[in-house]
Amino acid sequence: MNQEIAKIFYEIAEILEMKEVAFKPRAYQKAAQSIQGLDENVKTIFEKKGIKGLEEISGVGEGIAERIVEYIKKGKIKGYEKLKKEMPVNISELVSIEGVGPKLIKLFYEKLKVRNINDLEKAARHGKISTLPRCGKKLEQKILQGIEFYKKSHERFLLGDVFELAEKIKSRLSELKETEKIEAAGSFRRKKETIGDLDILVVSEKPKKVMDFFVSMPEVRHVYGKGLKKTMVRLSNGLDVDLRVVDEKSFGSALQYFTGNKAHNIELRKIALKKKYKLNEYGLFKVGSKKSEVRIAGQNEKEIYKKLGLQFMPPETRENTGEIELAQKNKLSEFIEEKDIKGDLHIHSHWKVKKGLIKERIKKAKELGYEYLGISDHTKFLAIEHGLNEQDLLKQSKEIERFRLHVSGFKILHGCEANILTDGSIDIDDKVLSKLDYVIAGVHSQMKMSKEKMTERIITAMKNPHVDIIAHLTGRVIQRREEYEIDFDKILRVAKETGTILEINANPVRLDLNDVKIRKAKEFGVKMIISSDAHQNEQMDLMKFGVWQARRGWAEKKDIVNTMSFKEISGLFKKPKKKRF
Ligand code: DGT
Ligand code: CA
Ligand code: CA
Repeated sequence: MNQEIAKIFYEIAEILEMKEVAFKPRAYQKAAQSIQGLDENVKTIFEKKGIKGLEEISGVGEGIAERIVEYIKKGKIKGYEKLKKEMPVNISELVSIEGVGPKLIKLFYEKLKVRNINDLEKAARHGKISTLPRCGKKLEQKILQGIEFYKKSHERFLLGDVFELAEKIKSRLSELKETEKIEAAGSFRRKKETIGDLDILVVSEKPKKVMDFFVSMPEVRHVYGKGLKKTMVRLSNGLDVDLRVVDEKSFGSALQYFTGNKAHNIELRKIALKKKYKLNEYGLFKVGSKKSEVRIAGQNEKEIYKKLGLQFMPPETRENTGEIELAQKNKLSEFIEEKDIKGDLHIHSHWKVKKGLIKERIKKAKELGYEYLGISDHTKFLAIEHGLNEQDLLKQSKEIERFRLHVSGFKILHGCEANILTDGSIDIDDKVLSKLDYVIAGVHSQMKMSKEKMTERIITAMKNPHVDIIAHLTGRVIQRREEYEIDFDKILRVAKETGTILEINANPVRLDLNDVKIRKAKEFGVKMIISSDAHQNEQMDLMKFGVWQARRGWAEKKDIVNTMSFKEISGLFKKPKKKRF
């Protein structure tokens, strides 16, 4: 509920800003920010402490608290609905075009009736934008470029953005008594970082019931086509979903086929042909003389790989990038699994502004079955994140020491996520760094640097004997910020030499390192760590996205240091960096 309310408040702020209302936009924005960052659901707060509890949230005054209560009780906010009527434009969509802000949106709506990106594109293409006051040809061009970029990056969905929805749809369908088997295939099953569309397979004797239910789901906005074997819909968030009902005896082969990817399938079919078999979505068949066909596999996916003389390949690896050759030679390793993860070392507790969160993080870590947790708040250079300075870190160490006395059967490490400054130095004194259990360092500023300079900057940080881990190496934010250019080979060599660990940031908007880089790091013998980088408790659940990415990069348990026991990993950090691996 917090995210929904935050989104509405952000939008109210933007509409009010368009209307040039004073002060209020900022108030809504601030409230949205703190609600977004809350660990507890506002509904729970309200149930426990009433409206007074809501007013305790930073940036939430009486008026805004009332709006929240309204939303909790009625699922909508009247004032917001009214604002939307006056200004019926898709603001959150329009503001994501670079160069377009609330004032321009208002102008475009009033003068050109622009309500969404499509309208805006038309207006710009017809040269209407440049006829408006203070809007030249330059702006018009910039807007067209912005739209181009927006479209390119919005054709696909982040796995992290659709994961829960997909699971929800799957579980609803699987609860139908008419559904015998269900599985999601395609890029979703391969755990690709972005998903073009979702492909679901079902086995059922009563396909009509399943399809009727499917198109009646509340999220379905448009039905492209509905049949007994295949139905295609678009959901209200824009995601397309294909649902196929297949025969029980073909379920394994359909799953194999629709999992893909296409190149992997083509290779597999070639192998089948060599063996005088035929492979398609209905099964694996032996082709006899006179073209007679005998099914030799189909119900079970594993059986298909086996009959083709191949080791089973996890869906994450099926990209035809060498996995088939290795499987033929029986040389495919076992890849890391979620259950191998024993702890998370990149965890923020916002200690400077809120003291109680370490305890909550520990509780959550225990729920996740971890053996240890590392607290690693931002450091002083990052003022917007309330970074800790040297003194704060030392004080925090003492507090963590106290926690250790009170928490049994669980280990806590104390680190920080320090900043790599432009010259490669770290924003915290070496003396203090040496007192921490471990140090993560990352680039958080000045990202526009030449490839050489950025590489040097990171290498200098890796050579610091106190820096154990480099966070989110390339700085990318998927579909929003390109990675900065670095000489990755050079960085890998230095990481290996210095014993520096590279992070696989599990946040689905980052997934940094990506799959290709993970595979290369492994080839170089560089060790990695998978981290949630959680700023809220619920983000600690993101670890799985990092594990999947690691599997896509063929990482094994031994490549990832947070599969180690507490004893091993704390022992590791105590050794000088160069002697670790
Ligand atoms: P996406 O949706 O763009 O993220 O990627 P996929 O891999 O889910 O692709 P999609 O939805 O077009 O098709 C699902 C799977 O079906 C794909 O991974 C492999 C299989 N497939 C689709 N078209 C063909 C084809 O023409 N030949 C073969 N062999 N397989 C295909
Ligand atoms: Ca797909
Ligand atoms: Ca598809």
